[in-house]
This record gives sequence, C-alpha cells and structure tokens, in this order.
Amino acid sequence: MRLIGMLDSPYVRRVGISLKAMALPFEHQPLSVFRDFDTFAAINPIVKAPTLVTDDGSVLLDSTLILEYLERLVPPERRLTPSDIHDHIRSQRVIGLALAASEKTVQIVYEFNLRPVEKQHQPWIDRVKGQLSSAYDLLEAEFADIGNWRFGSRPLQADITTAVAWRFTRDALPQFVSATDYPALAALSQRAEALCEFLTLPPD
Ligand SMILES: N[C@@H](CCC(=O)N[C@@H](CS)C(=O)NCC(=O)O)C(=O)O
Repeated sequence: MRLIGMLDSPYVRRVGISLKAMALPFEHQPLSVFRDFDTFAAINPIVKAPTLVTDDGSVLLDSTLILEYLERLVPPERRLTPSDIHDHIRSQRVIGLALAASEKTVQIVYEFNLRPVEKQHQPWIDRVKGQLSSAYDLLEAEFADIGNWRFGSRPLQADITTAVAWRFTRDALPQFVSATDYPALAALSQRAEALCEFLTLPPD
C-alpha cells in the first residue's frame, strides 16, 4: 500500500499512525497538495490528502473511508475501534469532534495563508474560531478523568485522531488553544506523542 500526502495534514498523519498501530506495511510518499500538484494529480486527479493506493491499485480518498477499509484487513485485536456498541458510539462522537477541530483549523489556516488580507472575512473567521473552541471544549470533557486511553489499555482511533488534531492546531494556531485551558488534551498529546507510532511519523 502507498500512503500519499504530507504529515503536516492531520488526516494523513492519523492514517499513517493507524497503519503503524495496526501493523500494516505501507510506503509513505510525502507529496504536497500545493507544491507537488501535478505529481499528485497523476496519482489522484482530485489532489486530496490523504490518498491511499491499495495493493490492487485502487485509489482511495478521505481518511475516514480509508480507515474503514484498513479496519477490515486486520483481526479484531488489531482494530482501532471498540467492539462494544456503546463504546463504539462514544468513539464515533469523539472522532467526529476531533475531525471537526481539524477541519476548522484547516479553514482558518487557509483563510490566513491562501486568501489575500483584503479578502479575509472577519465574521467567517469568528464563526470558525467559535466552532473550533466548541470542538475542543467538548473533547476536553471527553478526556477528563480517563486513565491513559479513552477506551482501555491501548490507544484506539479516538485517542489517535484527537491527539493528532490537538498537535496540528497547537502547531498551526498556537494562539488559539493552550495547554492551560485544555489540560486533559495536553496530557493525552504528551502520552500519544511519546509512542513509537507517533514518533516515527512527526508532522513535517
Ligand atoms: N475529509 C477529508 C479531508 C482531507 C483534506 O481536506 N485534506 C487537505 C489537506 S489537510 C487537502 O487535501 N487539501 C487540498 C484541497 O482540499 O484541495 C479527510 O478526512 O481525508
């Protein structure tokens, strides 16, 4: 399998870390959706990161759909979603919040970095900032008073995606989220970033 995309994307990073956590072999091709547009387009004309090229040559996109496919390749003990239905609902909610936090961060970064200053629209920025804060407030509540990981003894997708989202926002918009305001998320990030799967796939 080939994972295409740079690790500064939280979507690419969560797929890469998940591949490692599931012990699935893969090759990483860190193409940029901006700087390597043409090379990327030759693999996936939509130019979305992550893109996964499967062993049979299929080209998959969207991290959630890619992870759904990967979950089917491994036995239950290596899957990253809880088997209990109540835990599964909770896990889907946490992942949804973390994906929303990632998306809102990307929107703010694109607004600041891709749009000329005179075309930036403050009401839109304020709306997205509010959504970003709400997502992290709810995630903080989800991770308060847990043991090491949200659903037991090993990190699952909810832990991975939340830790990846937190690191992404902290790196991209340090002025928007602080460890003081979100101590449970900061502690989760510290635990997760010390894992081999995270250390070998740092944001680039
Ligand atoms: N929902 C998608 C979001 C992926 C996404 O937006 N990736 C960004 C990079 S962080 C991208 O491809 N940007 C280029 C573009 O949208 O044209 C997923 O989970 O994979």
